[in-house]
Amino acid sequence: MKTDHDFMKMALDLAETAKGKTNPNPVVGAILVKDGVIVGSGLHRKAGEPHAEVHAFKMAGEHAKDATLYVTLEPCSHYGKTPPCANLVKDSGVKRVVVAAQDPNPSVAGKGIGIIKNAGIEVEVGVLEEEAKKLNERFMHNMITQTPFVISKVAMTLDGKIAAYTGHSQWITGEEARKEVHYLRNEVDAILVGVGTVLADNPRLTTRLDQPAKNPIRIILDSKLRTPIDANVADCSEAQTIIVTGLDINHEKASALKEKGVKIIQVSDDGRLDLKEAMKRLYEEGITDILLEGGSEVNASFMRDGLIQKYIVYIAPKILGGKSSYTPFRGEDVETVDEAVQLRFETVEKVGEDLKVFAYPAG
Ligand code: AOF
Ligand code: ZN
Repeated sequence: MKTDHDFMKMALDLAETAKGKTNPNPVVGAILVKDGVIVGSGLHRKAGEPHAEVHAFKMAGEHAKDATLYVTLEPCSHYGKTPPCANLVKDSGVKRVVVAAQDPNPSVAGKGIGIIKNAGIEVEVGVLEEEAKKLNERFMHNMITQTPFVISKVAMTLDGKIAAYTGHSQWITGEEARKEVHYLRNEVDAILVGVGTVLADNPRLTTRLDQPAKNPIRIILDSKLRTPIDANVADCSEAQTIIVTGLDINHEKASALKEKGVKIIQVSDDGRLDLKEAMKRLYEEGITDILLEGGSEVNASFMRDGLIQKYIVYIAPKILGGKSSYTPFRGEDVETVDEAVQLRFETVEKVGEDLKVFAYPAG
């Protein structure tokens, strides 16, 4: 006999298949079960398209009567691009609803559950809640902070180096780890680097995979507008580019970049760009997640400002040594280890010959 946990796990697995495809919306899975038999299932596939519950009820038809609905996120109560799922649930004839996590969207936030409870339907909230929140970590962060979810990606040697003192870095990690980065780029709305990286490597920052893939928006932090007009990132035919710069800029250069299709966002600049303001502005542009790909000064600024929500660190089985080789988070020197930014390791796995560590800010 399958339990609530088992069915919720199935709904979560279903939701996970749409990961990276629903932005700005969350991933959601729904399963309808009657007498131990699945009579309907659905997932939210894309923003603007029907919610998970709609698909599940459509599949179940009249079998929804007296069934139990397992849904990974609280059914919505608002008219967004689609009508409220809570009304659909209320009128469906289900006798029980099991929800993994409440929807932090201020337009929903408990109201969906309220509608269903008020209709006299039994509701249980919190089954596999941690897993559900984790699955929608990006969406949860967006709703609570109104800023993009920032993932820092680092590839380093066992002794924490990302390049030799000359800047030579090809390659630290093996082919499989490098390929994974393209899968990551394919999943996020945007990828961010500092202008130093643009000047040093002239990267394209596009997604290169064997299958059709999405190019994230390229964001360049460039306080003095040093991005060359003929830089690969200024060519917007393959992917969009946003340059985040200061308030006092060369307007001719800005116009030339704009003519090439580059969008310029100006934020306060106190010797250093106001990254918190930048994050708010980028969220207003519709960017829900950002892959931070360096360089090490930009990484350090984000880390010290508490703007990194997740760290993905690839560790190669190599030792580079040296006094002047580059490290992933440079920034200012600190005197004691007490000043370290504290993280929590979540998982570690092997990718080809390298290790991949997932870490989150502690607390
Ligand atoms: C659900 N089931 O499958 C999803 C929900 O613009 P809309 O109408 O698509 O609404 C988007 C919001 O609805 C989103 O921000 C989140 O609060 C909720 N998503 N809710 O009941 C679903 N995807
Ligand atoms: Zn809904």
